[in-house]
Amino acid sequence: MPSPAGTLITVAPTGAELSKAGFPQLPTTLEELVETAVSCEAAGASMIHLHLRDASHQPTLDQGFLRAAVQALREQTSLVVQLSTGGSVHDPLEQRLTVLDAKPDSCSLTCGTTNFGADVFLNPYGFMSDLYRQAQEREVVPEFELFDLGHVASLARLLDAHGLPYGGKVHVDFVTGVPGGMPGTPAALLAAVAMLPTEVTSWSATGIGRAHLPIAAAALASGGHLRVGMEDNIVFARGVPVTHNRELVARAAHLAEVMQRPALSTEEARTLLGVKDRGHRRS
Ligand code: KMH
Ligand code: ZN
Repeated sequence: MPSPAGTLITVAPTGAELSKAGFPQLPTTLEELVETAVSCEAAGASMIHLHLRDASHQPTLDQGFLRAAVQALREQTSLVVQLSTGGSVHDPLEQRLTVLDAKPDSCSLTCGTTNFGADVFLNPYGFMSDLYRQAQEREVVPEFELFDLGHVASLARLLDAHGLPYGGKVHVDFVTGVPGGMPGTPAALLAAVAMLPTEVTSWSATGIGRAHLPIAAAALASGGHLRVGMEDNIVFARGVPVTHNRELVARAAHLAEVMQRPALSTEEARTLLGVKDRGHRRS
């Protein structure tokens, strides 16, 4: 895979694990999500990975919340809108499939079950397969989330069985440093990159918690793209909490600039990922 000239920066602003009460700066309302998205786009993000929260700030896969967020972000940003199909560890598989009904540009698709702290993040092969085929039919581009080396092998199995995604591009994101998944070390990341099937056209990486910066640096140095955001990391520097997702995006964009791989525009990101044009704000 040739080293890319620019860097796709994905912001994952919320996730399903942190509580609003414990971390009030977490964007959970639609208004906060839109403000975050606009601000992160200006700072260099070109894709947003979204988990929705309900009126009580609890994780939800309710179609009303999903559709409202997709529509608002399309109207007010030109970001590629990716909905999480991982949800929270408590969401049933059947309901996770319904995320596609909200017609996002992209959806996450985790390539295997993983221990997730004290919980289990369930992704049996049959579920992966159903989600993948439904994403193909609905012309939604999956981002394959790889938490472990075994997930790379399962991705290869999926591609062998069902062919390429809508758009013909294969983008993966390594989620490293989850307690139960691959460690958030450059050595583990590069071992996984070396195993990627040849169909993969781009990859990004994120490190949970203190793995955040080493993984970002290793990814940039190795031809990878970046995912940052409060879903993955709430500490900006030792003793300094993240107060807004824009801080993480701006630092990632600065690192990418220094590495001579500046942040991609949203149009460049759309081309990289092969997403369908569903109408979005033109910047
Ligand atoms: N919240 C995790 C259980 C995804 O978005 O697809 C799953 C997750 C992955 O965050
Ligand atoms: Zn997620």
